[in-house]
Amino acid sequence: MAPDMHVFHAQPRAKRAPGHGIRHEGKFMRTKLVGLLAATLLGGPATVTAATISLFEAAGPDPASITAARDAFRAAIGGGTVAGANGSFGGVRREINWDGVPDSFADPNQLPANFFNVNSPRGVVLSTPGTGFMVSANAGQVAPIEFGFADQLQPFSPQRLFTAVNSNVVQVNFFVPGTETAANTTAFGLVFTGVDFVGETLLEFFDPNGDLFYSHTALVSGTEGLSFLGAMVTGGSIGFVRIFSGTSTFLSNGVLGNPEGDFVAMDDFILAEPTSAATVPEPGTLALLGLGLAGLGFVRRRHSHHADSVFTAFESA
Ligand SMILES: [Ca+2]
Ligand SMILES: [Ca+2]
Repeated sequence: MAPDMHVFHAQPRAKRAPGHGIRHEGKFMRTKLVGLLAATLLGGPATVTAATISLFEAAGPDPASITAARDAFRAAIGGGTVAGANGSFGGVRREINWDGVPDSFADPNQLPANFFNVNSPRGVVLSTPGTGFMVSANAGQVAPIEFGFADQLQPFSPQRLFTAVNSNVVQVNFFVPGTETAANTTAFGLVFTGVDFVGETLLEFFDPNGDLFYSHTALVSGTEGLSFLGAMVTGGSIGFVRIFSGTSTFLSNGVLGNPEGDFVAMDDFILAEPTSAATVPEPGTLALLGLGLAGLGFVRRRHSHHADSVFTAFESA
């Protein structure tokens, strides 16, 4: 990977939408270097490991606002544009758009945490400190579309969206698809909808040792808008990812746990094919990398730098 890593993100122009927070219109693109870091492995041979993080982001009022950033992220990972079985793109990339989830596992029913490693193997197992996960209903079902918040949310891929239940946090762990073999990935991104405020919706990337090494907040999309956020790591591995979606929580259709907060739901997940141990870095390498990122203005959240591999409140089934 060339050192001139590309960052695709919107140049938002804010305008006030009365009663609906800030609405942004996104235009592409700007390119800049996110990070080109070298870490020397202490206590071992004079090994120097360079790792880079490529960031892809965009936000705006409609799917077209983020399509170029999504496409650039897809192209950077590889795998083409034609989905095969189980959301596999050429064995290089996986995607989850939630749209094929059957009604029996969609609103008002919960989605099993391991649906996308068992029912439809894509190497993704979810956990949350909340009480579960839900995929929104299609039109014409008993449950309303978009969790009863069609005035706040919008699908990128129609019609289904995704949310945790009773929490704004989802952790994504990776497995060799269809197996119980833990795996790592090198890229993860997703679409948010309804990001109204700066700094509250974000992704945290942890290395295979459970150390946080990169975090980035989503661009504001405005009410009913769409925001894409994805990152690719070169020279390192992603052990798991934590998603923070706004500050409100979904309790049931039309009911929020924190109505004063920003309710944000999710759509398409995109990830590099999860693979087992081969890409695990030397111990300490990514921890040092994290320090380097802090020096570059990286903002660390208040929670622990070192995280358990899954949430215990709602572990994967
Ligand atoms: Ca969808
Ligand atoms: Ca919102």
